[in-house]
Amino acid sequence: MKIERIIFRHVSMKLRTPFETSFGRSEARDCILIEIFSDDLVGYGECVADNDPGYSYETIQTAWHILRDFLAPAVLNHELGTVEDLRSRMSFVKGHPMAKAGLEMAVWDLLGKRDGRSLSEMIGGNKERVKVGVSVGLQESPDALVRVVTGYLEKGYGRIKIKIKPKRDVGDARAVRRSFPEILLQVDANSAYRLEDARTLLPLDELNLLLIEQPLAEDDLWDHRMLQKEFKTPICLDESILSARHARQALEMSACRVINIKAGRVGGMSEAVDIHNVCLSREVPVWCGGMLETGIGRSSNLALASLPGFILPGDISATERYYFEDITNEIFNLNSDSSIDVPIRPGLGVTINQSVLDRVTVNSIVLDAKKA
Ligand code: OSB
Ligand code: MG
Repeated sequence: MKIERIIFRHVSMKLRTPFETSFGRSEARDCILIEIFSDDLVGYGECVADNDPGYSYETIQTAWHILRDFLAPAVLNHELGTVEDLRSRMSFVKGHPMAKAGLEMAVWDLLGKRDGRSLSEMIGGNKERVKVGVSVGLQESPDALVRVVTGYLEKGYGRIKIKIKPKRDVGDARAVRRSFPEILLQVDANSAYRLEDARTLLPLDELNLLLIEQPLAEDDLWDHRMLQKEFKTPICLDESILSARHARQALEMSACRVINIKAGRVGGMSEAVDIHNVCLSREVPVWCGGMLETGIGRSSNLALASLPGFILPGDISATERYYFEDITNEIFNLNSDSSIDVPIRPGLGVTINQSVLDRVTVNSIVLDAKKA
């Protein structure tokens, strides 16, 4: 398919409630929406880079630069028949996985629409609905946290993840565990600790947690290995795993026992599937992480989580957990068994609500093949 036009939009969506992690607090979620055009079809992609380099070094501005000045010129006016064609065209760019992943998502959507196949079908998914949980940000106090968690449990979420940071870790987790002795519970530190101070987390080992996510820095694979030795609870890596090669190395050195997979973090859906395969062949459980996506990215996450190795509930919540209104016409709802349906229509299987999209767009650029 010859790529005739690409549009990038910086989108800013107000969150229903602010989301706070060890690296900061946001009232709104910004992302780049990508549209690629070929043969009367449009493919949509979401680049999950945020305004601040708190989760990773990428930001909306760095991704915008890489997409506009390097990735778009590499594909505009060129034939793309497969995702592999795109990957080889993008491979001259080092790093910037979120920028690449956003463009790759748009190409998956376009090719799925061309072939009449859903993304889940294209990557080999085998589930119609996937188990999900909710990721709860830091709250004012342990009591406030318990109230927020109670609200999500009442809505039907069967797994809770709480964000932790130094001094807001064991106390918060204990408060939730005391109130709800039986729920599936896990914690996420977003790399807020160093090996030297991570021993303060040892009491978490008594709380029957599913996992402890990314306690140490993203480039600290070896120290995660040292820490895992001291915990019975599995350590799960998020920020540290940027490729299938990292996943293999992390498992070979026992740096973790679970991996959180996000297509945006690892450079795209193809690499995400490869990581899944590495883990599946070693019987290592994986789950689908989230980046507060719009309906575009949420659909892609549901397709990813439909692969057979995704046996732990994903951070893929219902639309209403994040936004008052979404840029897709399709709204994702929670089923009574704490699952969400995997989209079945071609590509991502979602359509755009143009009036909402126009309202949330703060900047856009149209690139045409003839001018490229
Ligand atoms: O570490 O998993 C994370 C959101 C933004 C950046 C990093 C993370 C998160 C979440 C939210 O935990 C998960 C979701 O989309 O519900
Ligand atoms: Mg995480």
